[in-house]
Amino acid sequence: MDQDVSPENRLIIVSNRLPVVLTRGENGSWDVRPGSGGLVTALAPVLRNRGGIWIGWPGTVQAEDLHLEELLAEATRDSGYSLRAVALTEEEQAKYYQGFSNEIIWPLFHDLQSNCNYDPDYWFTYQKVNRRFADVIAENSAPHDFIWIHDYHLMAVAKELRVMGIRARCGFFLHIPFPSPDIFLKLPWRFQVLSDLLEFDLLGFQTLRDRRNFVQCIRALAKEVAVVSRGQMTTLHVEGRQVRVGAFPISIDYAEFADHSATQEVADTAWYIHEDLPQRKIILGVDRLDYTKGIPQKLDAFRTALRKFPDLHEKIVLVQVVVPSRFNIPKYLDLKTEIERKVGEINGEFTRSGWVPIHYIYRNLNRRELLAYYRTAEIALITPLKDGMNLVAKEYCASNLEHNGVLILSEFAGAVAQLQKGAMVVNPYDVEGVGRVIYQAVCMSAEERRFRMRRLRHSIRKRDVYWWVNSFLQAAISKRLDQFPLVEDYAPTREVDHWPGSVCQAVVHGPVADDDRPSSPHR
Ligand code: GDG
Repeated sequence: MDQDVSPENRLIIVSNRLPVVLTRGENGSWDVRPGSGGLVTALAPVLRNRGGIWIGWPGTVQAEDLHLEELLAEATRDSGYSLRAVALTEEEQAKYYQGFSNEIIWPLFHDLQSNCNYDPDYWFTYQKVNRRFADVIAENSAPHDFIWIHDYHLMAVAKELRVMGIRARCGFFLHIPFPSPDIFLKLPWRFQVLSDLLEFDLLGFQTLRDRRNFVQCIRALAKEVAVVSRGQMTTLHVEGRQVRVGAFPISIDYAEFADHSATQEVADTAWYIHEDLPQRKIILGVDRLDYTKGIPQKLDAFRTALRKFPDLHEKIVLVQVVVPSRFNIPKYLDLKTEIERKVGEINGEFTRSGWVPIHYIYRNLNRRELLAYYRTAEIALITPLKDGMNLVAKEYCASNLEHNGVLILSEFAGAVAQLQKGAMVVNPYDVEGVGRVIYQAVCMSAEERRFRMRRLRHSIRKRDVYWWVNSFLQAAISKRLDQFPLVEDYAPTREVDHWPGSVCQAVVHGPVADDDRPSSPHR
C-alpha cells in the first residue's frame, strides 16, 4: 500500500500506458516527457492534486541503468499524484499490445473485421498481462479506493482482481466504439470477453450507440443476465450482483485549451504560420497514423474538391498532421506509404509556383504549435471512418477564439452526437460529398461561421472533461471529483509548462529541445 497519501477513497487510474514517455537522450541519460493521445489529454488534468495513483506500462523495456521509480517520482513531483509501472517483456508487449489489443480488438471494434489477425497466442498473453496489471493494482490499492480501468487493453482486469479476492469498487471506460452484435460475434473469445466485462461494477461507453450495441450483445450471448433500463442507465443483474452500464461522452479541459490558445506565445506562432501562407485558407487535419482515421479518403476528397472547383486553386492549403503511431504493425507502415503516395500525387498534379496544396507533417507537434494550428486554421477536416469520440474536434473548437472556424466532422465520430448542430457533418466514404462540403465551408459567410462555432463552443464548455469524470464517478460511487482528498501541501515548485494537468513538467535529465522553449514575442 502507498504510505504517502491518505488511504481513504483514492482514485486509482489504470491504463495500458502511463502518461509519460521515457526516451534516452543524446548523452545517454533518460528523459521523461508527457505522452500524447486522447486518454492522456482527458485524464491528466483530472488527477492533478487529488493524491491518486496512475498505474500503467512505462513504454520501455527495463534497462540496467533505468532507475524507473526515481524517474517516475521526479516526473510527478509537482502533480500531486504518483505513477506505478507495470513491467512487460518485449514478447508480452508484442502479443498483448500489438497483437490482441491492436490486431484484434482495435480493428474489430472499429468495424474493420478484415484487418483482424485472430492468433490464439495473443489471447493467452492478453490474459497473462491483465493478471500482471491486477497484481500491481493489488499491491497499491486499499479497500476504499475506487479503481478506474481504461480501455480495451484491460478488459479482463476486474475478473483477475476478483479471483485474487480484491473487492474494491471497479469501473471501466471504453474509449473506442463497441460494435454491433453481428460484428462482435466474430470474436473467437466473445463469451469470455463479455463475462470478463461483467465483473466490473460500472461499464462506461462513449455514446448511446455503443451502450446499445453492448446491451444487444449481452441479450444475444448472455441470456441468463436480466437487463433493466431506466433513463440514462441500464442495470444488468448478474448472479446476484448489479452491473451498471452508461454512456459518458469524454471531453477536454475546455478552459485550459481556451486560455492557453489566448497566450502570446500561441498567438505569435499562429501569426507566423499564416504569414508563411499568405492569402490562403488553411484546412487542418490532425490524426494519429491509423487506418480508422480515414486519412487516404480525406486526401481523395481534397483532390476531388480541387478538380471540381478550380476557383479553390491557390486559395486553400491542407495542412495534414500525421502523428506517428504503432509503426511496428505492418498495416500502419502500409498506410504511411499510401498516405505519402497520395500526398505526392496530389501535390504533383496541382502545385504551382508559390502554391503547394498539401503541407504534410509527419511528427508530433509540441503543444504550442498544435494550438497555433488550431487557432489559425479556417477549417478543421476531421473525417474518421469510425472513432470512439475524437478529441481533436473538440480541441479545435475550444481554441477557435475568434469564432470564425468551420468544423467538418464525420458522422462516424462519437463526437457527432454532441456537435452535429454546429458542425458540417459528412460521410467520409463519400469523397464527392466531402469535396462539396469543403467548397461550401470555404465559401461560408462570416455570420454562419460565427453562429455555428458559438454553438459548438457552448456545448463543449458545458460538458467538459470535469463534467465527464464527475458523471462517471457519480454513477460509480455517488461521488464527485472534489470529494476525493485534496493533497493539501500541493504546491508546484517549478514553473510548469502548459501540458494539460502538468503531468510532468520537465525533462528529468538532459537538455531541453529547442522547439520546446517558449518563443520570444517578436511582434
Ligand atoms: C482514443 C480514441 C477518443 C494529436 N496530435 C498531437 C497531439 N495530439 C493529441 C490531440 C488529442 C489526442 O492526441 C488525440 O485524441 P483523439 O480523440 O483524436 O484520438 P485517439 O488518440 O485515437 O484516442 C478516441 C480518445 O481515445 C479519448 O477517449 O476520443 O476516439 O480513439 O488530444 O491533442 N498532441 C500533441 N502533438 C501532436 O502532434 N502534443
